Amino acid sequence: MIRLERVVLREIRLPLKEPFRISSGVVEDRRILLLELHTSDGVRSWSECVAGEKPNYSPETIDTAWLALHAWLAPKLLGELLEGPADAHARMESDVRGHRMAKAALEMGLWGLLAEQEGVSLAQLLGGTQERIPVGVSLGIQATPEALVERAAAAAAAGYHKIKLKIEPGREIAFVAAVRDALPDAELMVDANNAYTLEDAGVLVQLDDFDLMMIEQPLESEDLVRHAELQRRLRTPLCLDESITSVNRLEDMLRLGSGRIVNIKPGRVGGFTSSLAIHDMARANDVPVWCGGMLESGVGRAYNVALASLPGFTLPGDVSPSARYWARDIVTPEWTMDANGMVTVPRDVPGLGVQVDEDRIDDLTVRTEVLRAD
Ligand code: OSB
Ligand code: MG
Repeated sequence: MIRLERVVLREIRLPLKEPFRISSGVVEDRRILLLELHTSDGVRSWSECVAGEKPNYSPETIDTAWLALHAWLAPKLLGELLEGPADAHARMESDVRGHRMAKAALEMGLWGLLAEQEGVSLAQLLGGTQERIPVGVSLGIQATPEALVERAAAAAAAGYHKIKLKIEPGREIAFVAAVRDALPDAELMVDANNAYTLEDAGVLVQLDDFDLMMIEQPLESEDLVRHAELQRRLRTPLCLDESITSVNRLEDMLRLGSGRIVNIKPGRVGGFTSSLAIHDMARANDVPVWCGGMLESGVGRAYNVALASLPGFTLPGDVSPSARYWARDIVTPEWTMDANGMVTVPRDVPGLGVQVDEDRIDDLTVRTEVLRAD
Protein backbone atom coordinates (compact mmCIF):
# COMPACT_ATOMS: atom_id res chain seq x y z
CA MET A 1 0.00 0.00 0.00
CA ILE A 2 1.25 3.44 -0.83
CA ARG A 3 -0.18 6.94 -0.54
CA LEU A 4 1.21 9.71 -2.73
CA GLU A 5 1.27 12.95 -0.81
CA ARG A 6 3.02 15.24 -3.27
CA VAL A 7 4.50 15.22 -6.77
CA VAL A 8 6.90 17.93 -7.87
CA LEU A 9 7.25 18.50 -11.62
CA ARG A 10 10.45 20.10 -12.87
CA GLU A 11 11.74 20.94 -16.30
CA ILE A 12 15.49 20.92 -16.67
CA ARG A 13 17.59 21.85 -19.71
CA LEU A 14 20.42 19.50 -20.55
CA PRO A 15 22.47 20.12 -23.71
CA LEU A 16 23.46 17.01 -25.71
CA LYS A 17 27.16 16.72 -26.54
CA GLU A 18 26.18 16.58 -30.18
CA PRO A 19 22.86 17.07 -31.99
CA PHE A 20 20.82 13.87 -32.45
CA ARG A 21 19.02 13.64 -35.81
CA ILE A 22 16.28 11.14 -36.67
CA SER A 23 14.15 11.05 -39.84
CA SER A 24 11.58 13.45 -38.36
CA GLY A 25 13.75 16.02 -36.63
CA VAL A 26 16.78 16.97 -34.63
CA VAL A 27 17.35 17.71 -30.94
CA GLU A 28 20.29 19.66 -29.50
CA ASP A 29 19.19 20.72 -26.03
CA ARG A 30 17.01 18.28 -24.17
CA ARG A 31 14.10 19.68 -22.18
CA ILE A 32 13.63 16.95 -19.59
CA LEU A 33 10.62 16.56 -17.29
CA LEU A 34 11.61 15.11 -13.92
CA LEU A 35 9.19 14.06 -11.20
CA GLU A 36 9.93 13.97 -7.50
CA LEU A 37 7.39 11.76 -5.73
CA HIS A 38 6.72 11.88 -1.98
CA THR A 39 4.64 9.41 0.05
CA SER A 40 2.70 10.47 3.12
CA ASP A 41 5.29 8.74 5.31
CA GLY A 42 8.26 10.58 3.94
CA VAL A 43 9.61 8.18 1.29
CA ARG A 44 10.93 9.95 -1.83
CA SER A 45 11.90 8.93 -5.33
CA TRP A 46 12.68 10.53 -8.70
CA SER A 47 11.35 9.57 -12.11
CA GLU A 48 11.64 10.92 -15.64
CA CYS A 49 9.05 11.53 -18.35
CA VAL A 50 10.51 10.61 -21.75
CA ALA A 51 8.26 12.87 -23.85
CA GLY A 52 10.27 14.87 -26.37
CA GLU A 53 10.46 18.54 -27.18
CA LYS A 54 8.35 18.16 -30.34
CA PRO A 55 5.65 15.64 -31.35
CA ASN A 56 7.92 14.05 -33.98
CA TYR A 57 8.38 10.65 -32.30
CA SER A 58 4.90 10.30 -30.77
CA PRO A 59 2.05 12.78 -30.26
CA GLU A 60 3.22 13.56 -26.72
CA THR A 61 5.64 16.35 -25.82
CA ILE A 62 7.02 17.59 -22.53
CA ASP A 63 4.32 20.28 -22.57
CA THR A 64 1.40 17.91 -23.18
CA ALA A 65 2.79 15.60 -20.49
CA TRP A 66 3.00 18.47 -18.02
CA LEU A 67 -0.63 19.36 -18.72
CA ALA A 68 -1.78 15.72 -18.49
CA LEU A 69 0.02 15.20 -15.19
CA HIS A 70 -1.27 18.46 -13.70
CA ALA A 71 -4.86 18.32 -14.93
CA TRP A 72 -5.82 14.64 -15.16
CA LEU A 73 -3.28 12.11 -13.93
CA ALA A 74 -1.77 13.32 -10.65
CA PRO A 75 -5.27 14.24 -9.32
CA LYS A 76 -6.36 10.61 -9.86
CA LEU A 77 -3.57 9.29 -7.62
CA LEU A 78 -2.70 11.98 -5.06
CA GLY A 79 -4.03 11.25 -1.58
CA GLU A 80 -5.47 7.85 -2.61
CA LEU A 81 -4.47 4.63 -0.91
CA LEU A 82 -2.90 2.77 -3.84
CA GLU A 83 -2.33 -0.97 -3.84
CA GLY A 84 0.74 -0.42 -5.99
CA PRO A 85 1.86 0.51 -9.50
CA ALA A 86 -0.61 -1.86 -11.23
CA ASP A 87 -3.48 -0.23 -9.34
CA ALA A 88 -2.19 3.23 -10.30
CA HIS A 89 -1.89 2.09 -13.92
CA ALA A 90 -5.50 0.83 -13.92
CA ARG A 91 -6.80 4.05 -12.36
CA MET A 92 -5.04 6.20 -14.95
CA GLU A 93 -6.16 3.94 -17.82
CA SER A 94 -9.80 3.96 -16.70
CA ASP A 95 -10.72 7.33 -18.12
CA VAL A 96 -7.66 9.03 -19.62
CA ARG A 97 -6.92 7.94 -23.18
CA GLY A 98 -3.35 8.01 -24.46
CA HIS A 99 -0.78 10.21 -22.69
CA ARG A 100 1.22 7.08 -21.99
CA MET A 101 4.54 8.83 -21.37
CA ALA A 102 2.90 11.06 -18.76
CA LYS A 103 1.26 8.02 -17.14
CA ALA A 104 4.54 6.10 -17.22
CA ALA A 105 6.38 8.85 -15.34
CA LEU A 106 3.98 8.46 -12.40
CA GLU A 107 3.67 4.69 -12.59
CA MET A 108 7.44 4.15 -12.78
CA GLY A 109 7.96 6.67 -10.00
CA LEU A 110 5.74 4.47 -7.83
CA TRP A 111 8.02 1.50 -8.57
CA GLY A 112 10.93 3.71 -7.49
CA LEU A 113 9.10 4.60 -4.27
CA LEU A 114 8.28 0.95 -3.56
CA ALA A 115 11.90 -0.06 -4.08
CA GLU A 116 12.96 2.65 -1.59
CA GLN A 117 10.23 1.65 0.86
CA GLU A 118 11.13 -2.05 0.71
CA GLY A 119 14.88 -1.45 0.69
CA VAL A 120 15.46 -3.36 -2.56
CA SER A 121 16.84 -2.39 -5.93
CA LEU A 122 14.45 -1.58 -8.78
CA ALA A 123 15.79 -4.59 -10.70
CA GLN A 124 15.03 -6.91 -7.77
CA LEU A 125 11.55 -5.47 -7.38
CA LEU A 126 10.86 -6.10 -11.08
CA GLY A 127 12.21 -9.64 -11.01
CA GLY A 128 15.33 -8.91 -13.03
CA THR A 129 17.77 -11.78 -13.39
CA GLN A 130 20.67 -10.39 -15.43
CA GLU A 131 23.60 -8.81 -13.61
CA ARG A 132 25.02 -7.06 -16.63
CA ILE A 133 23.36 -5.79 -19.82
CA PRO A 134 25.04 -5.69 -23.22
CA VAL A 135 24.96 -2.10 -24.49
CA GLY A 136 24.01 -0.80 -27.93
CA VAL A 137 24.47 2.67 -29.38
CA SER A 138 22.08 4.64 -31.56
CA LEU A 139 23.81 6.90 -34.08
CA GLY A 140 21.88 9.87 -35.47
CA ILE A 141 21.64 10.65 -39.18
CA GLN A 142 24.89 12.20 -40.45
CA ALA A 143 25.54 14.50 -43.39
CA THR A 144 27.75 11.99 -45.23
CA PRO A 145 28.46 8.25 -45.19
CA GLU A 146 32.06 9.10 -44.17
CA ALA A 147 30.91 10.92 -41.04
CA LEU A 148 28.72 7.94 -40.13
CA VAL A 149 31.54 5.44 -40.70
CA GLU A 150 33.77 7.47 -38.38
CA ARG A 151 31.20 7.31 -35.57
CA ALA A 152 30.35 3.66 -36.16
CA ALA A 153 34.04 2.68 -36.11
CA ALA A 154 34.53 4.55 -32.83
CA ALA A 155 31.45 2.79 -31.38
CA ALA A 156 32.76 -0.63 -32.43
CA ALA A 157 36.16 0.17 -30.89
CA ALA A 158 34.45 1.26 -27.64
CA GLY A 159 32.91 -2.21 -27.35
CA TYR A 160 29.23 -1.59 -28.14
CA HIS A 161 27.39 -4.84 -28.88
CA LYS A 162 24.96 -3.34 -31.35
CA ILE A 163 25.27 -0.30 -33.59
CA LYS A 164 22.01 1.27 -34.69
CA LEU A 165 22.07 3.63 -37.64
CA LYS A 166 19.23 6.10 -38.04
CA ILE A 167 18.04 6.23 -41.67
CA GLU A 168 15.62 8.20 -43.82
CA PRO A 169 14.63 8.08 -47.49
CA GLY A 170 17.72 8.81 -49.60
CA ARG A 171 20.06 8.36 -46.66
CA GLU A 172 20.12 4.61 -46.26
CA ILE A 173 21.73 2.38 -48.91
CA ALA A 174 24.99 4.30 -49.39
CA PHE A 175 25.27 4.99 -45.65
CA VAL A 176 24.65 1.40 -44.55
CA ALA A 177 26.88 0.02 -47.33
CA ALA A 178 29.77 2.25 -46.22
CA VAL A 179 29.44 1.17 -42.58
CA ARG A 180 29.13 -2.52 -43.50
CA ASP A 181 32.24 -2.18 -45.67
CA ALA A 182 34.23 -0.64 -42.84
CA LEU A 183 32.89 -3.03 -40.16
CA PRO A 184 32.26 -6.41 -41.79
CA ASP A 185 31.63 -8.22 -38.48
CA ALA A 186 29.72 -5.60 -36.50
CA GLU A 187 26.17 -6.22 -35.27
CA LEU A 188 24.38 -3.51 -37.23
CA MET A 189 20.75 -2.46 -37.44
CA VAL A 190 18.81 0.52 -38.78
CA ASP A 191 15.91 2.61 -37.44
CA ALA A 192 13.68 4.68 -39.74
CA ASN A 193 11.22 6.14 -37.21
CA ASN A 194 8.21 5.78 -39.57
CA ALA A 195 9.84 7.49 -42.57
CA TYR A 196 8.89 5.00 -45.32
CA THR A 197 5.72 3.71 -46.98
CA LEU A 198 5.05 0.43 -48.71
CA GLU A 199 5.83 2.21 -51.99
CA ASP A 200 9.45 2.27 -50.79
CA ALA A 201 9.58 -1.51 -50.38
CA GLY A 202 12.04 -1.71 -53.30
CA VAL A 203 14.61 0.31 -51.37
CA LEU A 204 13.97 -1.48 -48.07
CA VAL A 205 14.42 -4.88 -49.73
CA GLN A 206 17.94 -3.80 -50.74
CA LEU A 207 18.80 -3.59 -47.02
CA ASP A 208 18.62 -7.40 -46.98
CA ASP A 209 22.12 -7.37 -48.51
CA PHE A 210 23.79 -5.93 -45.41
CA ASP A 211 23.20 -8.70 -42.90
CA LEU A 212 21.39 -6.42 -40.45
CA MET A 213 20.10 -7.70 -37.11
CA MET A 214 16.81 -5.90 -37.78
CA ILE A 215 15.08 -2.94 -39.39
CA GLU A 216 13.28 -0.87 -36.75
CA GLN A 217 9.94 0.80 -37.43
CA PRO A 218 10.19 1.53 -41.16
CA LEU A 219 6.48 2.41 -41.57
CA GLU A 220 3.96 4.51 -39.66
CA SER A 221 3.13 3.48 -36.14
CA GLU A 222 -0.47 2.51 -36.95
CA ASP A 223 0.53 0.45 -40.01
CA LEU A 224 0.55 -3.05 -38.50
CA VAL A 225 -1.01 -4.62 -41.60
CA ARG A 226 1.46 -2.87 -43.90
CA HIS A 227 4.41 -3.88 -41.71
CA ALA A 228 3.20 -7.47 -42.09
CA GLU A 229 3.14 -7.12 -45.86
CA LEU A 230 6.65 -5.63 -45.80
CA GLN A 231 7.94 -8.37 -43.48
CA ARG A 232 6.77 -11.01 -45.97
CA ARG A 233 9.00 -9.37 -48.59
CA LEU A 234 12.11 -9.10 -46.38
CA ARG A 235 14.57 -11.62 -45.03
CA THR A 236 15.74 -9.18 -42.32
CA PRO A 237 13.51 -9.18 -39.21
CA LEU A 238 11.41 -6.09 -38.61
CA CYS A 239 11.49 -4.67 -35.08
CA LEU A 240 8.59 -2.52 -33.90
CA ASP A 241 9.08 0.50 -31.65
CA GLU A 242 6.41 3.22 -32.09
CA SER A 243 3.73 0.66 -33.09
CA ILE A 244 3.82 -1.22 -29.79
CA THR A 245 1.97 0.98 -27.31
CA SER A 246 0.38 -1.83 -25.27
CA VAL A 247 0.34 -5.59 -24.90
CA ASN A 248 -2.64 -5.71 -27.27
CA ARG A 249 -0.55 -4.17 -30.04
CA LEU A 250 2.01 -6.92 -29.47
CA GLU A 251 -0.74 -9.50 -29.85
CA ASP A 252 -1.73 -7.79 -33.12
CA MET A 253 1.91 -7.93 -34.28
CA LEU A 254 2.10 -11.65 -33.49
CA ARG A 255 -1.18 -12.51 -35.21
CA LEU A 256 -0.46 -10.43 -38.28
CA GLY A 257 3.26 -11.14 -38.58
CA SER A 258 4.10 -7.41 -38.52
CA GLY A 259 7.53 -7.97 -36.99
CA ARG A 260 9.75 -10.47 -35.20
CA ILE A 261 11.47 -8.34 -32.53
CA VAL A 262 10.19 -5.68 -30.11
CA ASN A 263 11.91 -2.60 -28.74
CA ILE A 264 10.36 -1.98 -25.31
CA LYS A 265 10.49 1.59 -24.02
CA PRO A 266 8.63 1.74 -20.74
CA GLY A 267 7.65 5.37 -21.33
CA ARG A 268 6.03 4.56 -24.67
CA VAL A 269 3.80 1.81 -23.23
CA GLY A 270 2.60 3.59 -20.07
CA GLY A 271 5.12 2.20 -17.59
CA PHE A 272 6.46 -0.99 -16.08
CA THR A 273 3.13 -2.79 -15.55
CA SER A 274 2.56 -2.66 -19.29
CA SER A 275 6.26 -3.36 -20.07
CA LEU A 276 6.10 -6.52 -17.95
CA ALA A 277 2.99 -7.74 -19.79
CA ILE A 278 4.69 -7.11 -23.14
CA HIS A 279 7.88 -8.81 -21.95
CA ASP A 280 5.95 -11.86 -20.73
CA MET A 281 3.90 -12.26 -23.91
CA ALA A 282 6.97 -11.80 -26.11
CA ARG A 283 8.89 -14.37 -24.09
CA ALA A 284 6.06 -16.89 -24.25
CA ASN A 285 6.12 -16.49 -28.03
CA ASP A 286 9.92 -16.62 -28.44
CA VAL A 287 10.04 -13.01 -29.62
CA PRO A 288 13.30 -11.34 -28.50
CA VAL A 289 12.97 -7.93 -26.90
CA TRP A 290 15.45 -5.20 -26.07
CA CYS A 291 15.23 -1.97 -24.13
CA GLY A 292 15.08 1.20 -26.24
CA GLY A 293 16.14 4.66 -25.15
CA MET A 294 14.78 8.19 -25.43
CA LEU A 295 17.96 10.15 -24.71
CA GLU A 296 17.14 9.92 -21.01
CA SER A 297 19.13 11.49 -18.23
CA GLY A 298 20.69 9.22 -15.63
CA VAL A 299 17.32 9.05 -13.83
CA GLY A 300 15.39 7.54 -16.76
CA ARG A 301 18.40 5.34 -17.52
CA ALA A 302 18.15 3.75 -14.04
CA TYR A 303 14.63 2.58 -14.88
CA ASN A 304 15.70 1.30 -18.32
CA VAL A 305 18.66 -0.65 -16.92
CA ALA A 306 16.44 -2.26 -14.28
CA LEU A 307 13.86 -3.28 -16.89
CA ALA A 308 16.54 -4.62 -19.24
CA SER A 309 17.66 -7.04 -16.51
CA LEU A 310 14.52 -9.16 -17.04
CA PRO A 311 15.21 -12.54 -18.66
CA GLY A 312 13.41 -11.89 -21.97
CA PHE A 313 15.72 -8.97 -22.83
CA THR A 314 18.08 -11.07 -24.92
CA LEU A 315 19.35 -8.37 -27.30
CA PRO A 316 21.59 -5.36 -26.45
CA GLY A 317 19.65 -2.31 -25.22
CA ASP A 318 20.01 1.38 -26.13
CA VAL A 319 21.37 2.03 -22.63
CA SER A 320 24.54 3.92 -23.55
CA PRO A 321 26.68 5.42 -20.78
CA SER A 322 26.05 8.97 -19.53
CA ALA A 323 29.16 10.30 -21.28
CA ARG A 324 27.72 9.37 -24.69
CA TYR A 325 25.06 12.05 -24.23
CA TRP A 326 26.10 14.61 -21.62
CA ALA A 327 29.15 16.58 -20.51
CA ARG A 328 27.85 15.84 -17.02
CA ASP A 329 24.84 13.73 -15.97
CA ILE A 330 22.48 14.47 -13.07
CA VAL A 331 23.31 11.27 -11.16
CA THR A 332 26.36 9.92 -9.33
CA PRO A 333 27.99 7.71 -10.13
CA GLU A 334 27.30 8.35 -13.80
CA TRP A 335 26.24 5.38 -15.93
CA THR A 336 29.26 3.68 -17.45
CA MET A 337 30.02 0.83 -19.81
CA ASP A 338 32.92 -1.55 -19.19
CA ALA A 339 35.54 -2.52 -21.80
CA ASN A 340 33.35 -5.48 -22.78
CA GLY A 341 30.45 -3.20 -23.62
CA MET A 342 28.38 -4.10 -20.55
CA VAL A 343 26.51 -1.95 -18.05
CA THR A 344 26.21 -3.34 -14.52
CA VAL A 345 22.72 -3.54 -13.01
CA PRO A 346 22.76 -2.00 -9.52
CA ARG A 347 21.70 -4.63 -6.98
CA ASP A 348 23.09 -3.70 -3.58
CA VAL A 349 21.60 -0.21 -3.26
CA PRO A 350 17.89 0.32 -2.58
CA GLY A 351 15.91 2.22 -5.20
CA LEU A 352 17.38 3.56 -8.45
CA GLY A 353 20.95 2.50 -7.61
CA VAL A 354 22.40 5.95 -8.29
CA GLN A 355 22.36 9.19 -6.28
CA VAL A 356 20.33 11.98 -7.83
CA ASP A 357 22.39 15.19 -7.82
CA GLU A 358 19.74 17.54 -6.46
CA ASP A 359 21.98 20.63 -6.38
CA ARG A 360 22.75 20.19 -10.03
CA ILE A 361 19.07 19.66 -10.80
CA ASP A 362 18.29 22.92 -8.97
CA ASP A 363 20.84 24.70 -11.16
CA LEU A 364 19.35 23.24 -14.35
CA THR A 365 15.66 23.77 -13.44
CA VAL A 366 13.71 26.30 -15.51
CA ARG A 367 10.18 25.49 -14.30
CA THR A 368 8.68 23.85 -11.20
CA GLU A 369 5.17 22.94 -10.07
CA VAL A 370 4.12 21.24 -6.85
CA LEU A 371 1.05 19.01 -7.11
CA ARG A 372 -0.84 17.99 -3.95
CA ALA A 373 -4.12 16.30 -3.11
CA ASP A 374 -6.85 18.94 -2.83
O1 OSB B 1 13.51 5.57 -32.14
O2 OSB B 1 14.71 4.64 -30.69
C1 OSB B 1 14.27 5.68 -31.21
C2 OSB B 1 15.85 8.75 -29.54
C3 OSB B 1 14.80 9.64 -29.59
C4 OSB B 1 13.63 9.25 -30.19
C5 OSB B 1 13.50 7.96 -30.74
C6 OSB B 1 14.55 7.06 -30.66
C7 OSB B 1 15.75 7.48 -30.08
C8 OSB B 1 16.96 6.66 -30.03
C9 OSB B 1 17.96 7.00 -28.93
O3 OSB B 1 17.23 5.80 -30.84
C10 OSB B 1 18.41 5.84 -28.14
C11 OSB B 1 19.18 6.30 -26.92
O4 OSB B 1 18.56 6.85 -25.97
O5 OSB B 1 20.39 6.14 -26.92
MG1 MG C 1 13.18 3.55 -32.61
